[in-house]
Amino acid sequence: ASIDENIKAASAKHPLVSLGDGKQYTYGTAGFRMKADLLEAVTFRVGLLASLRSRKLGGQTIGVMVTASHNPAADNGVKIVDPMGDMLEQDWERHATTLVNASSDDELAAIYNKLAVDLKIDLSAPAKVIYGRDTRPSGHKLVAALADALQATNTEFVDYKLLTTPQLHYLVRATNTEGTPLSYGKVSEAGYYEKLAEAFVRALRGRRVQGNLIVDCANGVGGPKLAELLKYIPKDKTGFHVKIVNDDVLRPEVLNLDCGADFVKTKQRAPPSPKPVPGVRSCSLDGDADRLIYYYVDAETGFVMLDGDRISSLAASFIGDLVESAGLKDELRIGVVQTAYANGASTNYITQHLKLPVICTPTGVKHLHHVAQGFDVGVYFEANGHGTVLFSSDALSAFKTKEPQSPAQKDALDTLAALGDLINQTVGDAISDMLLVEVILAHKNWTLSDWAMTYTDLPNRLVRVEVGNKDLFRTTDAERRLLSPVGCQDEIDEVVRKYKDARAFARASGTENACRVYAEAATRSEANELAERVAPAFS
Ligand code: NG1
Ligand code: ZN
Repeated sequence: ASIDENIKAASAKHPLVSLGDGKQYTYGTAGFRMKADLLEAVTFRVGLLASLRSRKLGGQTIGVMVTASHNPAADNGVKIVDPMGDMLEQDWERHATTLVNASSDDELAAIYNKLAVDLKIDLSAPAKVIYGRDTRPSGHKLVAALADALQATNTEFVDYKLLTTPQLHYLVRATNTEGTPLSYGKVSEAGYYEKLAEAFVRALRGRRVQGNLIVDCANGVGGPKLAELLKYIPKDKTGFHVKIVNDDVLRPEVLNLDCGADFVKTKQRAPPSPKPVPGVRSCSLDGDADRLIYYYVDAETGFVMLDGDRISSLAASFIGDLVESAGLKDELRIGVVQTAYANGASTNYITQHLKLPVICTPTGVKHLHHVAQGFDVGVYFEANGHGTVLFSSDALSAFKTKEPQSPAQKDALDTLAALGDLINQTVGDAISDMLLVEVILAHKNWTLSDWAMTYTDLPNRLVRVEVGNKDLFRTTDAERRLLSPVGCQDEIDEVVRKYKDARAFARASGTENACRVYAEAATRSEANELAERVAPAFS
């Protein structure tokens, strides 16, 4: 049978569920994400697009990840990873949306062929796709639909089964660079662990991690994967003692429930279980292990959170100092990328104390990633703990080839080279970021309370507001100001003016049908009050 007939026959097994009211499926910030029972046909069709993308790019391997991250267990999602491990190119998000919304099997085959013609894709060229999924039970059915699409289009594929999202990004890049000077590591899950463990030991440079670390894995895929990584890290040599908690992946309903990075960040408190022990260094991953939040409970003052902004400023300060000690300050440009949700105190600390440039982009890591690529050392994190540090090829080669003129300079260069391997260069990676934080704390000989002293977060409040049509809310200035509805921004400005050191903004969510209002002020009660006075302007 021809590819065309194969596609139609296979598609008939995965009928598209209508969303009603002429509503469309859209490839958003996190790919397609919704209730899992709507996603079977969507995932099949994403498989078709991934094979087109691979053929378009000369047979390079494309990745597909099935996950709904920090969202409830009943949700799922599917997104495409480009050859170097970055997110799908933005132009192709449109093609994904077009293909997925085809109204019949015939129309699907027709759109597939039209895309091939429009984009000048040779449908007989080789194609390769690799994929993985998080622990959601619905993932099985979705990857089966994906495999059907890959078979129908004669696409070579590898099913990596359970993976964290960043592991899939790693594997995509490793596959495409294997045997080249840009080689990213061995093409296997074990290769990922070997690379991280080796770089972690090397980056510590003989130092030892102090005290135990408790890691809350959100009852998601990060639990078993972190347990696997720990087998590769020598405990006696590094002093790295980890206790994994919330790692029940057998009861799907507990995924992200009252635990995990999103819970900690939005509730601004530790997961109730296991009962927090005062003073113990703790962190939480999210359901697919690409977000990381640190925290501890102080016996006197209570819960203290170290979020993405903190990790960002910690990394920028540490790497900035190393670059200076390495004698590379005049050669390499270091910058930090944040979104409007970054705490104002962190922005001040980075610009005024660290004296590094900060660029603000719209929400969604693809935007941050893109801007961070413009620096030699680009540190980017969303406040919710999703982010990484990108090194330019100039930076990586300088770490390896610059002739050190003193033992201190050599030490700095070696540490930087190790960080280049430790930090996931494709996407934010909670496990890699956690090892980075542990390395920095060991180098600085800091506890979490030392880290928390670098600056004081401005009290803030984030509220979700239900709106009739969120698409009416258009923003400018990296989402910090509203263009429409007309008059809304003036209302916000008027309220904000009544508070000292205050800031507030509103924007439509890219992942939910709602608006978000963020407010920051000098005191907790003022931040709450400000958010509550701004929010009604939208409902
Ligand atoms: P939306 O729903 O557009 O606010 C949320 C997060 C983003 C990002 C995406 C993708 C907040 C305020 N927003 O986006 O940072 O992580 O989900 O998962 O945390
Ligand atoms: Zn996630």
